[in-house]
Amino acid sequence: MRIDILTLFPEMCETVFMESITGRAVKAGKLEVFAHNFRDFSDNRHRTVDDTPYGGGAGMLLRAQPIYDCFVHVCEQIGKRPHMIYMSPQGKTLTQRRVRELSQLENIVILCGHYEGVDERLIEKIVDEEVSIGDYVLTGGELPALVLTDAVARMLPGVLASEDAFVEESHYGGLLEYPQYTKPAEWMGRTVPEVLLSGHHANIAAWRHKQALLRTREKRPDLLAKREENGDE
Ligand code: 4GN
Repeated sequence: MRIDILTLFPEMCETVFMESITGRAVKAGKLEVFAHNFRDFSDNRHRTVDDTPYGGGAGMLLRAQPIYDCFVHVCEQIGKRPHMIYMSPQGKTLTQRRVRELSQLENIVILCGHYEGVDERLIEKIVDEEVSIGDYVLTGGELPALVLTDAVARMLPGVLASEDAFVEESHYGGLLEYPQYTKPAEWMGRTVPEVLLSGHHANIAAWRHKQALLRTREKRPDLLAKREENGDE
């Protein structure tokens, strides 16, 4: 999969993906991430990307032209019109289900806004989908774009160890993860639940499923309600 990020801060995006698991996915050729500075596409001498809003009001808006020309450049590079996402507090809140769907696409382009936002006509012309990572406002769309890219990257085949991918199934089945423990078996007077030391795989699986249910009821009862709506087991 290839992800292109349109941003005023390309270095911020590129360095993040050279690290950690996403970096591994890039090195393994499972993921390509390119960050493009749309300032490079500004049609004026001073390379400006923003201007004042018609009708007045505080702040500046991103002009349509540099972003559109940058988008066309990316389309030409990849030889088609890719799915275009604008990170925005006005978007639909990102879910694991949507992440999984997006991970099936061959290409995604993500636009990161700044200031008071973007000229509405640009959104009408090239944005397919507005996505929000939650109901709060940040100074720019870069962090949300990085969140989306990371979430999509870990769903790509072979990016996670297969064991992790299996654990993931239980999460996007709509339950929270069961509690986990590692060595030592006793720490500060606290022991590990007996069943986990038993080596009895069926009992362990049953215990974990029950813990996942209990924990979801305790911490996120809203998820249980949604699971019933979806007809999950
Ligand atoms: C997205 C963008 C939050 C989100 C953003 C989010 C940049 N903040 N919840 N900030 O996913 C107005 C125009 C704010 C750009 C935008």
